[in-house]
Amino acid sequence: NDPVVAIAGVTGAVGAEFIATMDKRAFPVGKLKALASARSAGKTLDFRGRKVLIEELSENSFEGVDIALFSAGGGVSRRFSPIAVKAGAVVVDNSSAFRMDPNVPLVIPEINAGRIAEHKGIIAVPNCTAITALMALWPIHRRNRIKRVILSTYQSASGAGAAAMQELIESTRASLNGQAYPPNVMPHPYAFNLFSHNTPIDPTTGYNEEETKVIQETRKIFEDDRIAVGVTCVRVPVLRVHCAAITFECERPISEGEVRAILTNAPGVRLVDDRVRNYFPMPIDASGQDDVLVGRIRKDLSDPSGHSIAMFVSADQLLKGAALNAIQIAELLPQRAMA
Ligand code: 2RA
Repeated sequence: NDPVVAIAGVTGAVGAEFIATMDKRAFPVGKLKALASARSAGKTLDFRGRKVLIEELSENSFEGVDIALFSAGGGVSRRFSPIAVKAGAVVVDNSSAFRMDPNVPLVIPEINAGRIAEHKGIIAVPNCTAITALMALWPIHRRNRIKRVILSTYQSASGAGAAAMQELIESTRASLNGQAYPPNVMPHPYAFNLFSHNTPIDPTTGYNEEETKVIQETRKIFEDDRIAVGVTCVRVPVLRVHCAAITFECERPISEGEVRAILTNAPGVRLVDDRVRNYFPMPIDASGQDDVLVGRIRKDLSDPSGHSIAMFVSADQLLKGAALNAIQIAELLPQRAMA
């Protein structure tokens, strides 16, 4: 019989994509438990032709649940994931709450699916920016170890949730109408502007939490504590696609042709690298689809040794950056593999 699936945070941007992705991939669901805050409890949502009542997330929400998908912030995950595990569910958590916990696998299925079977009840979905970059870096790293990577990110509103996507739209409309729009969800005016990712900054390092996550999660997922990662995270006025400019240095010389050949066959990656037409990864092409787009592959001219390559990636932050990655993990859960 098909699993009982709970979604904690069902009314959020990722929650909606959990449902859309389960439908698109015909993920079997015996029963859906739609969980959200009291604000949304009592409303209904349509799921596979039936109306599903949205319930308030509580300690009793997980009785009989087989798989619990979380995307409701770190606080909700910290409080309710252990309760869900105790009730017998396997938790796939999109928040950052447990990502660095040594007992919690941090999984991008194309990279380290083997870690899923080690779970002790919780499996963590990595930071969306880390997923976007590592999907393109891993196929290279496993053939020619990457010793250093520098990336600058162009992160979409969706990373800050549905309200931030709405704020981008409304502030842009206000701007075009010559009207003031005081920032609300976002820390600064968003229309026609960009700004440093607004997670708290470590006063000693000057790095914000988003950048620290990219550094730490790269090392955990690659299982390589020596890889040197430099990163600058920026929020840009784009709806739901994260992009990043990446330069990496390998231990051995590597050509752009080798990188292109490696990525051509990499799972979940699609080359968009047309110099003649000047056509490269863009949010309008990455939005709403599963693949991480990679282009601008070229020798890094600042490193005459021939060990370094530059490239540019785009991926839908709500899909491969969150919901798709989570569902791909759920598809690989051991008990499901035996189904
Ligand atoms: C962001 N990666 O984009 C963070 C959380 N989704 O803001």
